Amino acid sequence: MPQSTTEFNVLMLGSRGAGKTTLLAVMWEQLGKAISAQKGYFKYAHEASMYFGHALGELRRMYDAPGINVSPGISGTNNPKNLSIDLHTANHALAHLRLNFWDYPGGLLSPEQATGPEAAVLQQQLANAHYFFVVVDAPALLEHDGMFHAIRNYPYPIQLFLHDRLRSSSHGARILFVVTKCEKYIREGRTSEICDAVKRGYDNLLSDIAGNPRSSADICLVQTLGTVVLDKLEIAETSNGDKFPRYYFKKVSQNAVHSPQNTSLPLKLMLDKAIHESIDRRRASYDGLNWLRDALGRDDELRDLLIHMRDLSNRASDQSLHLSLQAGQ
Ligand SMILES: Nc1nc2c(ncn2[C@@H]2O[C@H](COP(=O)(O)OP(=O)(O)OP(=O)(O)O)[C@@H](O)[C@H]2O)c(=O)[nH]1
Ligand SMILES: [Mg+2]
Repeated sequence: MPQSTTEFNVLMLGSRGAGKTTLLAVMWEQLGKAISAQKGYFKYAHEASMYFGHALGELRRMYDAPGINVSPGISGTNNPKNLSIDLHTANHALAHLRLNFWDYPGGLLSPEQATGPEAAVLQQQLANAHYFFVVVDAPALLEHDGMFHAIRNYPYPIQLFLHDRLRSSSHGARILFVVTKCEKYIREGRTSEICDAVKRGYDNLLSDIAGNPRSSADICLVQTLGTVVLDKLEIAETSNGDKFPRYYFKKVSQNAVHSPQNTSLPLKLMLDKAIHESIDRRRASYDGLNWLRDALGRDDELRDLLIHMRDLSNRASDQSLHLSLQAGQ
């Protein structure tokens, strides 16, 4: 039985409407459904089940509109949410791992929110996170030569948030760029164009990551709806003449249903790190007695679960939609 539960904190960064909450709800649902009960299971804290359950309902409702129209989806997150999920294996009463996902609303990343209690919380999370998801809105990155990338994806604030951590922390930072709303581009076979655009669009952050060998960077492309594609992105203007993007989406057919693709890939990449870290931390606390742990097979179930999840994810995902930029030591 594990002596204690390893806490693993994940910070979700990205602008308003980038798709953080959608990604969280969908990726857990997909892997949770696939995992074999003999190998292990996820246990959601009450707030997480409530939050994900509602988000999934709102996503399904998007398909209720007539014809190929799409109804409005998730209404947006107003307050930061800490969503905990425990990872259990079959024969252990205590969870091996508690994953704390910090879903930070994109609306709070604006300059007006630079002070106050929420900003203090963000700073604390930036220091305490073991893993970072940077959620990237693909249309802002690609349409009109990426003219809305800076105002929609916040690459400069995000780089500065992580700069200290990457420059001064001996642990560095593990960063996964998850590109959302890519249904249209994947159908058009534009995967490598997206990866190149991410590399260009976040070159400042990537050079900070490259300066810290303990840090890692990966890119993965997901389709959290699967059957809703970008129709067009219009350049609109405010009364002050500021340009902003207006998105139009459509279903791929009248009878389309919610069909997420590749969402187990980011979860696998993150769980790989989390499970390794859990095993390392537990073994570090046993010091010279790890031969006994090995003899008793204390870490076997967790390793077995990791292999099982890797296998599920590899079968369900398209590996060409993952690019590792730096592995991290
Ligand atoms: N087609 C498509 N739509 C997506 C995708 N991801 C998110 N969306 C849509 O984008 C809308 C906003 O997504 P959210 O998950 O609420 O965005 P968020 O990043 O949590 O936004 P805040 O909570 O405001 O920070 C939802 O209504 C989704 O339907 C995707 O991969 N493909
Ligand atoms: Mg949200």
